[in-house]
Amino acid sequence: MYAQMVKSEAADESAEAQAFQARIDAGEKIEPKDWMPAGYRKTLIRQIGQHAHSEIVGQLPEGNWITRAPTLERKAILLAKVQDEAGHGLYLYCAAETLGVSRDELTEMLLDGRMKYSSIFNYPTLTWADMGAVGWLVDGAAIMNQVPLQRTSFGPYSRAMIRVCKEESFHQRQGYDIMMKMAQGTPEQKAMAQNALDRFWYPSLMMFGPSDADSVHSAQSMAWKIKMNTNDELRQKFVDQTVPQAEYLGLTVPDKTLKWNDEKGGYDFAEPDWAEFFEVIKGNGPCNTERLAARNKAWDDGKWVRDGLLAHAEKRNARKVAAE
Ligand code: FAQ
Repeated sequence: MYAQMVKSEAADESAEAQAFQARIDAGEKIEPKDWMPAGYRKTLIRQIGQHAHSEIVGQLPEGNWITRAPTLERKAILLAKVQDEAGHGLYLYCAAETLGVSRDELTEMLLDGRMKYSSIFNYPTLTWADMGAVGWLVDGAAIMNQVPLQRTSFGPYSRAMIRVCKEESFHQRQGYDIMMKMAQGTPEQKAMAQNALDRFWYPSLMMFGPSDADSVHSAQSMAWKIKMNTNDELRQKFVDQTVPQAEYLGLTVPDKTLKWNDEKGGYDFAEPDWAEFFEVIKGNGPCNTERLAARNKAWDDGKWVRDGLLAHAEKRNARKVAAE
């Protein structure tokens, strides 16, 4: 299937396309004004756009807990983390804009369901321990995916990832710190931590995308070095990194089949429920409607600000032109 994909999408065998692929193969970065195949541009707009939307929608499950954080310190930390996610969304929209699509166009495609965002943010955050699980597992999975993306072939995306990854590692640690406090707390607190792990484990594994056999974009994206690893490779690395962390917390990964495999040097583990994953990305997850409603409301409520800023910019521009 991969071979077919690469062949059909890379059908452009022009000298330009061959020179482009040679640059990619040599590890060069592609910059916005460089020639690029239409498919490369389209794939980047899709992936960077989805990534940006994930950062923005991803603020909602944690934003819900800012007013409920148990101490002032935890509130300040969570607030800073959620603000970082907004910043990540903005760098990523800027990177996508260099490809010729505006942030407004991307936002409209999110709001009317034409563009996706990460499946994980369609799950609810029910308790404070979920803030620990999101930081530990969701940011942990995000870093696992984003560290290799620092080497992605498109310059603006690669540079955005370098900054984002620095902040994500703080996020992951703050989540693990919450989990440590909960896991070492009262039996009720430990049970909350276990419950959060039980609910977030499989949705976190889904963040890496469908299994390689069902991943429609991986082959071409890897040939173009937009993606540096397959979905299954990163999922395996995530499991191998996370299981010892769960053991250290004294928590149990909710997978009875989980077993170290000496031969492959990694864990054997149960796949997530892929039928559930495909339902979530079709819009039928537990919180899809709520998340999109919240983003649509924010967009509508912010219209007067956008209009005001545009009117101000137009007036300033007109004054500048008149003075010239
Ligand atoms: N959710 O052929 P593939 C974060 C779609 S950042 C929804 O394998 P691809 C930070 C995929 O789009 C999290 N849809 O696709 C944070 C495609 O559909 P399409 C976001 C998914 O692109 C933390 C179809 O399935 N990170 O969390 C998902 O080669 C805490 C077939 O899949 C990124 O976006 C999914 N999980 O590989 C924020 C990283 N998986 O478009 C706040 C960059 C797949 O044809 C709080 N993205 N699909 O309609 C990537 O690395 C890739 O896009 C993958 C998917 C690996 C996600």
